[in-house]
Amino acid sequence: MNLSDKIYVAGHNGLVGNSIFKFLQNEGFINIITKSSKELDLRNKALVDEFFRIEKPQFVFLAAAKVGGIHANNTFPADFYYDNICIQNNVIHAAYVNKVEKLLFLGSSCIYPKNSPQPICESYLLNGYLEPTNEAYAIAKLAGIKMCQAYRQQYGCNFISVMPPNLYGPGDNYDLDNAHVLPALLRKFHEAKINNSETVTVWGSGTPKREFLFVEDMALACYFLMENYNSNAIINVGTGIDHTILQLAEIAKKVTGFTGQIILDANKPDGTPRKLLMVDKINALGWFAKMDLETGLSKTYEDFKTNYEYYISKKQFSSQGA
Ligand code: GFB
Repeated sequence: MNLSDKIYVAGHNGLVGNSIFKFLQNEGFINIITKSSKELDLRNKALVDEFFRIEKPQFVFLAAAKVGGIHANNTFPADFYYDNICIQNNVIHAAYVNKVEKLLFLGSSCIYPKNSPQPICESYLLNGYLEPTNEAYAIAKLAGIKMCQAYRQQYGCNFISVMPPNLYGPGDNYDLDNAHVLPALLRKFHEAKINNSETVTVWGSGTPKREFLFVEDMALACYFLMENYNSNAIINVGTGIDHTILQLAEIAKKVTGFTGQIILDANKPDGTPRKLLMVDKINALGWFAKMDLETGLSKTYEDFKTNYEYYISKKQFSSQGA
């Protein structure tokens, strides 16, 4: 991409989209287009067609999606299915019609079978049953991957699909019903500390393992792949390291300075036991994650404290997390 190329970052108010947007700005790209969901509802085909016809972007980062944690996915499967299918159908098809040079589609580690061998290789796609708590979201994302591959095969479109693990960082969603585990725990520990509570409740058994990637590492990976990867094969992005939820809770407790007890709520679902991505392929191309979990969590916590009133006033789903 040249610095004057027209680049559309779809979902620039979400966790990943915002980080990609800021990264491109810092790199000196001067022709980045963004639209909030109020300005352009990506579920509406007519509006998306019109937008692409007028703007004619050359490159598209498709980071717009309905995303949420285990509870949100389990409670609103229809919304996760419908919104994501509509957004990606509209954007990917319009990118083809308007001759976009390259499009990057974001998937998620939850698209792999629930009982995949670990770490999860890209070739394990569609090798088994999905995790039920996020099946609707995963099916939508699988459709997006297959759509990119089909448009490459039939029309020669340079559309690529990238699979991140659980993402976190400044700009995350802290709505406790809908958030992913990491922002939820930061908020719970922080509020327990300021309210002098004795305990914090962590959902599930604490034994599931998750791989957490700092969003700025993810933004750099997206840019790197936009520049260096042109294939119909999906590609994983990650740290190669995972932690149990209890380990994560202990780190979040330390970072926030909470001194009370952690209680486990076994009535809440665990979800997938483990989803550690094999990242040999992207590492061989030259990209590596840089941020370790404790430093990333500290940075995220600083941002959360600084913008606390803003974050807790938002009752929402995040745009693309993973
Ligand atoms: O991050 P999370 O909501 O989503 O939950 P998934 C990860 C694990 O953390 C689960 C536990 O075992 C939860 O039970 N957990 C503990 C908590 N305490 C909490 C809490 O306070 N809030 C939350 N949310 N979890 C999502 C998928 O799966 O991951 C999405 O549903 C997407 O579709 C995303 O793939 C990356 O990692 O289980």
